[in-house]
Amino acid sequence: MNHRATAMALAFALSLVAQAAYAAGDHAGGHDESAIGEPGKAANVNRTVQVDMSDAMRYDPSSIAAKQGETIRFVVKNSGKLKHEFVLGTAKELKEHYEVMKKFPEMEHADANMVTVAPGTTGEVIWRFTKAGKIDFACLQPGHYDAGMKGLVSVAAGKATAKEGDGHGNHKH
Ligand SMILES: [Cu+2]
Repeated sequence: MNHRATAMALAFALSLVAQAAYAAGDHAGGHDESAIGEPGKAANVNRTVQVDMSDAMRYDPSSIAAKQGETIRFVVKNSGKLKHEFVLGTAKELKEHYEVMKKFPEMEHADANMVTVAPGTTGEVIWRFTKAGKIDFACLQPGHYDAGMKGLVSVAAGKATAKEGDGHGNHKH
């Protein structure tokens, strides 16, 4: 094999790798948000749910019930000393995203379905659940997802009535 043929074979192999990486999911926001709902509007918030994140790699609560059509404001508190985050997604999407985060731990990411929260501070995600089913949330900081830092939003089929409750009707322990 001559030199030129080798170089071309290498270029071809690299282009395959690039295509595979692209197909595996674009970290910069190319994911399909419609599978889990859509970004919510502050004016349409039906309910506020407080979520606590700790260095025990747990969310409290880790199980949240929602209704189809409901817009929830997640107020996410980091009571640990490490950086944590709250990312809504399908289990598949979260897993893929987590693998990328493990390779590039310093990668900053921001999207409507997630919030990264510095120790001792509080962040917020406003999300509208348009489809019934189970939607995962997880912390994609390296090691955290593996340690079990994940939870579930169970969205019941039906229609949420607007402005239900007083906004404090969430689980408080
Ligand atoms: Cu975490």
